[in-house]
Amino acid sequence: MAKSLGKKSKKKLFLWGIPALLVGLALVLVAVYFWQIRLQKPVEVNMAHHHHEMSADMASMPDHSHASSSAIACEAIVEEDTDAPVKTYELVAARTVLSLGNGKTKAARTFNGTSPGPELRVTEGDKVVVTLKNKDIEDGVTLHWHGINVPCSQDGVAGVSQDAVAPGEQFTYTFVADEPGTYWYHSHQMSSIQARMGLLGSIVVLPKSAGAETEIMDVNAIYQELDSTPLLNGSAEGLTLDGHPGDLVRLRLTNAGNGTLRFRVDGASFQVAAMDGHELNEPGPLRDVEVPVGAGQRYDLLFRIPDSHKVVVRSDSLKNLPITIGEGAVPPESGGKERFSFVDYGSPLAEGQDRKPAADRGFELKLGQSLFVNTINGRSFHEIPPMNVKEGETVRIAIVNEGGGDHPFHIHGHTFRVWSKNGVPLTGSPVYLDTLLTTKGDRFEVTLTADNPGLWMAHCHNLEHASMGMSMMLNYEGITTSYTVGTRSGNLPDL
Ligand SMILES: [Cu+2]
Repeated sequence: MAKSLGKKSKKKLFLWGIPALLVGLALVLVAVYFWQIRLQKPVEVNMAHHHHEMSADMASMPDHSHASSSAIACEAIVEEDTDAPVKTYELVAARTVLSLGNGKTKAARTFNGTSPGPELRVTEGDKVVVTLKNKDIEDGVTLHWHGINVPCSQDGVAGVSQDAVAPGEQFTYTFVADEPGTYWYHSHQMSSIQARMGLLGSIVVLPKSAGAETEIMDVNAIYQELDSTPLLNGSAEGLTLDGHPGDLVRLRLTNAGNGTLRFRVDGASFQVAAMDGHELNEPGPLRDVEVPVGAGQRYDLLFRIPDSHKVVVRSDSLKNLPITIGEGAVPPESGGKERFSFVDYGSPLAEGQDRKPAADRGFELKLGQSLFVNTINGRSFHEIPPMNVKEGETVRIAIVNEGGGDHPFHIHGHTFRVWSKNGVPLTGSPVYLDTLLTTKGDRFEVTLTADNPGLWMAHCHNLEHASMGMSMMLNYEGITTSYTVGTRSGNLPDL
């Protein structure tokens, strides 16, 4: 009797044991998931001194950011007085139902009723004054000027340089646009949601003196994924432009989505004139070459409209969004098998004019992934020790992609120079970027000059990755903030 009961209970145990084990395992995974996700939504964190261990510095400088009596607040660092020409704008953030130009509509969040918001065109040296008004975005909004090295208080990062602007409130940004080039703006409150829902736009800084080529056709093209619908300049159809044979075209491509876009130019040879707003030195002609533009990056392409046919710029991942310029026949699609790389493109500066600076400080950032989160050096968001620097230092940063997809790494407030890829020094033009596209296995070495005191985010611009933890700080010694990140303040810059 006892024996047969034992058999039965064993059978029962077997029948129930496996499902119980599976349920247990699932519960553990759910717990780990929520524990890891919780890291992205802390209750309250001050990003000026959020980490109590050593800094990420390989030289292990102790963190002195707490005590300093001569501390300066980020929000007190403003643009210097200038009598530069003033360009004034107002951007109103609001919930809007957009029509996409293909008969479809989409619930979006917009600036001045459109996504992308208005294209801001200013001239090098202008003082740009933008008043952001929030009509009805409940989570609040901000404006971050991607690639423009603004003073800390104007950087538009919720919980670092300001509070998110609540419905009915406003915030005025003031900065001098002193570097010509192609840039963009987006909300840095819940950026992965708000950029996806449409709170972004272009800002182009034109050079003060036009070059020799005055007959230039200046075309801006900003790509976004509006809640997973790819759009080009707000349209779900392509861009078709008139243009005359012989016209020189500067095509400003901005990738405001999260994935890498690979562009081909059919019907003309072209040059990569600028990356992230910075002109390359003696860029050579390219043909049948695919140009990978990482999330957040900008590429300015230069080409001449031929006599007999159109030029078509396209990306395979944006099949229905070609840019067509000129007259006549559509050119055959180029193979575009070869991939553009800046490592040997253009010309170096004359010998003796250009030397790699000695670094005062070095960091290594390993971009990767753990179970449910994206990581830098194995940690996520505010758990990542900041890069602590002092004003005036030359800072060397190794950026390593250890997997989890493409990681276009963006550093706020600074332009950095790329010196090597996978240990091989660059042999072409100097390359200055604010966003560096890395793919698995890449190791880049960059330097920046710590010339913009503040508290600066450094994060992957696949904003999904940033929201899952791939976001850290570059903090100057002696700079504080009175704002906090977390559920208490509601400031969640990268959620
Ligand atoms: Cu990433």
